[in-house]
Amino acid sequence: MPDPRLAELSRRLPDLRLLTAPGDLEHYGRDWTRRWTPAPLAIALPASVEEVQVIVRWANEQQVAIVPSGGRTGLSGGAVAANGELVLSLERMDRVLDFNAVDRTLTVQPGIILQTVHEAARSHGLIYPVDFAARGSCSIGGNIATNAGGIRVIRYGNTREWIAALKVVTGNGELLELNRGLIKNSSGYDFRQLMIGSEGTLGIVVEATLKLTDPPPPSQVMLLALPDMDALMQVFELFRERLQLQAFEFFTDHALAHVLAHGAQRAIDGDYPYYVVTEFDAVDEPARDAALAAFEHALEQGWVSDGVIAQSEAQAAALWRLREGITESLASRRPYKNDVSVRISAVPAFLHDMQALLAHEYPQIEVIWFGHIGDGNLHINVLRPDDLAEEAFIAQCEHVTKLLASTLQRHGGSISAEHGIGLVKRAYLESTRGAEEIALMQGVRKVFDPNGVLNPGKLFVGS
Ligand code: 2HG
Ligand code: ZN
Repeated sequence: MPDPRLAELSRRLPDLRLLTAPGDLEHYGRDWTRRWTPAPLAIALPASVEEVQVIVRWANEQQVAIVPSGGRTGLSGGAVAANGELVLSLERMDRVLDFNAVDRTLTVQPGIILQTVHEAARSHGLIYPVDFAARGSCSIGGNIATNAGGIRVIRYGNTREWIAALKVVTGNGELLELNRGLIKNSSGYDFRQLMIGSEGTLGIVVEATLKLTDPPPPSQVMLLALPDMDALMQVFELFRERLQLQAFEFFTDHALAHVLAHGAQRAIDGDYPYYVVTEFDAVDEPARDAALAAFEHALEQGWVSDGVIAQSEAQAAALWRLREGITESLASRRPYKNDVSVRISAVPAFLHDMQALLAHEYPQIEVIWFGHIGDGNLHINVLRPDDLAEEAFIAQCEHVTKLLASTLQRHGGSISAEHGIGLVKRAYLESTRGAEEIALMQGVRKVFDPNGVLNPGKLFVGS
């Protein structure tokens, strides 16, 4: 006997693809967090903006919550459906709709995979510069929902910088056309920016116009081994001053051990506590000499213990794999993740406090750090020991997250740099945003989604 609410939806949209098989509910009901047991009502796969609107209106009438869904590579539970929600997957809306050479924009549907966007931009001699390891599976709609950052933020900024226009279906089912690709538009509130990073709680992105830019000049990739975090910050300052950085990423020996065990190639002999993968413009011989001189200076100062410069594209890719392969190499262990940020100037003092906190709170537990140190963004992955039950482990990690949140508060940081709040970090939102600000955020949510049908329970506790 089909659910009467679904029967009504099918009556309104006879051509809508609706899935209810247990395997589909499980597949579409979860993201990369793997912490919650998926339990959606059904999966809807609309093929048009109009279908999305009808689904949202139906959800209002039937009081069914909607979880908007892209590539589900999220790490904060933002796309988890564990409470009888309708998952609204945008994966069939995955086409490039337009390229405009004069405006240098690419208009796409939200379900398009980031890598396909990269390829489409390159086919026109341009790039879409937001990039990260999940590029092969994550969708643009999801990137917009979390204001995704990644490995090129130091050069290009976050997703927010690269959205020229959005079409969005609100919680009422209305279609909004936001900013229409304008570069200059001083005509009041910019709802486009409000939608970016709203984690599917204000509207469903049904179309996005992306800004494109020129490809970067030829670059070099360097791997550095370093003795400690202070040295790492010195090298960052030196390299940022002398080179045109495209990326500056770090990871620890623990992270390296996991990626190597997962099949990556060792590039530096010996064991060192910290590593950096950096990429910088290397337009000509003088630029390459400047990079070598910076490296040698760091070596003389004792900030760097060893290093290699990639001599080919294959070697550059192998060095990048050491950094980009970390999440995948840990995935089967289902780590507890923190994704925090502070201003770059606050990084040294924050690191000092955080290192002391983690050493004290996790004395017997393997903690893996890595991330976008050049953006003040650190990822902390905590691995559950075999002899600790899952619940006790999560309870311990949540206790430490509370302490971390107050450390962040002291340093003016954020409990989520780029993964979003979702379900995972909603209890800690107050460490980053004031109570008045959160109340205003909830008020804004009511304006765009009066009946609270869009992704309820995400971002805020209890709504
Ligand atoms: C990265 O920087 C991603 O590789 C994932 O943001 C971070 O797995 C993580 O904690
Ligand atoms: Zn990251």
